[in-house]
Amino acid sequence: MKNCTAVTAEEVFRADRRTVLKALGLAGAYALLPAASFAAPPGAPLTAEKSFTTYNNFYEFGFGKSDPSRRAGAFTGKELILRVDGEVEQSGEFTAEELIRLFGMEERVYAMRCVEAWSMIVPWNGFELGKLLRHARPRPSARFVVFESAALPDRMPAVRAKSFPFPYIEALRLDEAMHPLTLLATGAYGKPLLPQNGAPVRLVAPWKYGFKYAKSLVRISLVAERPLTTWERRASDEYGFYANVNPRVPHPRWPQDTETLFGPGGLRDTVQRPTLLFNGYGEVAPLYAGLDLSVEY
Ligand SMILES: Nc1nc2c(c(=O)[nH]1)N[C@H]1C(S)=C(S)[C@@H](COP(=O)(O)O)O[C@H]1N2
Ligand SMILES: [Mo]
Repeated sequence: MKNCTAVTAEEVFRADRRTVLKALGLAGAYALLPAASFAAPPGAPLTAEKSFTTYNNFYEFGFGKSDPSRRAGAFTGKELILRVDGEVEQSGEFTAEELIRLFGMEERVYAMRCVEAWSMIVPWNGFELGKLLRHARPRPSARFVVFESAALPDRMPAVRAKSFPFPYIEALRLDEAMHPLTLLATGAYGKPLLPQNGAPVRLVAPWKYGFKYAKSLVRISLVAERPLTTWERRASDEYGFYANVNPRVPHPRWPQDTETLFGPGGLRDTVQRPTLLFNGYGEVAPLYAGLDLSVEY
């Protein structure tokens, strides 16, 4: 959990922020990440970058794993602006570049567990979501954070075909969103996110199933009431609001006690391993004290 660009961000704050970062640019910010700085969590090497960028779930581009990388073509994500609003004192609109300028960029190597029982070890680049939320200053009425993905009919074939209830909506409780593990990712493997991985900015909450990690965000809204998320609406018996990784809560279509981990050698290089409660991030357990995790799944 090394903060690769903290120094840079601070220097930039101290200098004339505008001029320096204009010169630096987004590519510059990534160039400043030290090479080969990715420390894998114990016992698991990083998943091949190629697997991460070609085996995807991004239903806006189709339901097949290769649809997002094959069909993202006209969508770069660069055009998107993230709006932060709702129960906050200071709403705002940000490009990815502005977010990095304001909140810095660090690298976090996290395990990502999809509810379909596969997993990857990914070196994310981004910043703690809490930094952005504190900047927006939540009102006392704010209890949940809603994440809305882009839904662009002219760029996203499945949005055009209305084959799923878009826009894709996800949400966290405010305290989950403020947890230091929760990131807004702007990159991975030391590069800006590719369209198929949710450019320019996506959510990452490593103790939850991957479907919570809403991609290509256009809006983060703080609200008082728990919203109905896309997957709950679709099949609430299969996908709960919390979606905490839990080997003891079975899913009707996939075993949740083990998973197929994609290794460094490509999609055929896999190992089976046991799935851990909270995907191994046990430090989040206090967030759920008093909740029956088999009911609130
Ligand atoms: N907007 C949007 N976000 C999404 C999805 C999606 O279909 N649309 N799929 C989710 C699922 S099920 C998973 S497992 C992860 C996959 O992220 P990756 O393709 O970058 O590995 O993205 C999540 N975020
Ligand atoms: Mo998933």
